[in-house]
Amino acid sequence: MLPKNRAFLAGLIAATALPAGAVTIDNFTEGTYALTANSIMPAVEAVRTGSTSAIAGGQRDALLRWFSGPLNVSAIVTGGAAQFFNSDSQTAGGLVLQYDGFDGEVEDGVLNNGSNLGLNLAGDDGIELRFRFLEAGLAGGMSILTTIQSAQGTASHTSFAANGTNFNHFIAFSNFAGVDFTTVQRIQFEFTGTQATDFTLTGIFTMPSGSGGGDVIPGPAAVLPFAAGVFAALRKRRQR
Ligand SMILES: [Ca+2]
Ligand SMILES: [Ca+2]
Repeated sequence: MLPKNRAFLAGLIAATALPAGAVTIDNFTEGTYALTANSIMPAVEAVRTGSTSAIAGGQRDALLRWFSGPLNVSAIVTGGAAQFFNSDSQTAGGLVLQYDGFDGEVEDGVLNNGSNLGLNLAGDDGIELRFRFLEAGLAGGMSILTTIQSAQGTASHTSFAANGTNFNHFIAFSNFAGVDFTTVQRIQFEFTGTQATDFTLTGIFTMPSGSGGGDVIPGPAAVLPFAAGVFAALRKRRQR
């Protein structure tokens, strides 16, 4: 594929619209931060506020942890993206993004589990994490531990995201037995990779029931027919 076409495809995917009724958990347009953790300061927090249309519950509690290695692990939120990267091929760390509303969280290096998210997600099938890219170091995959707390029950589920560019990672609510999705109090994601893991997320959204969440995985197989259709439409228009 020509580089120009590849860039065009990437643009197409990035511009994929949200289905009607999708709830924004975080679009990373607000609450910017730049965090660095290392052997001297192995746990760093950023508690940031924003409008509830950009950050569910109005507050994002982020915890960056350094696990091992000679250099830094970093996390940045800026310009509609959340980045995570290890500064060298031997360093490993992890990032937790927590959405539990205004819970008195302070930046002391320890996350507190609040219960003030206040979302009713009964009409949704799950959550989609939109990755611009994932380069999961030596393992070729990264684990994502998702925890959902409700007034009636709490459950966690671990999924694995493989290396890729411009893909959506879907986490189905059917994995969270016992959770009352009408009273969601806290949602959090714990990203853990091996050494040299880097990723960029462009958004976290719920997928309304019947919107095709989980089916729309713009890997090469799904994207190419779509792109072929767009190219054909463009060609047709030009011929008129
Ligand atoms: Ca909070
Ligand atoms: Ca918290």
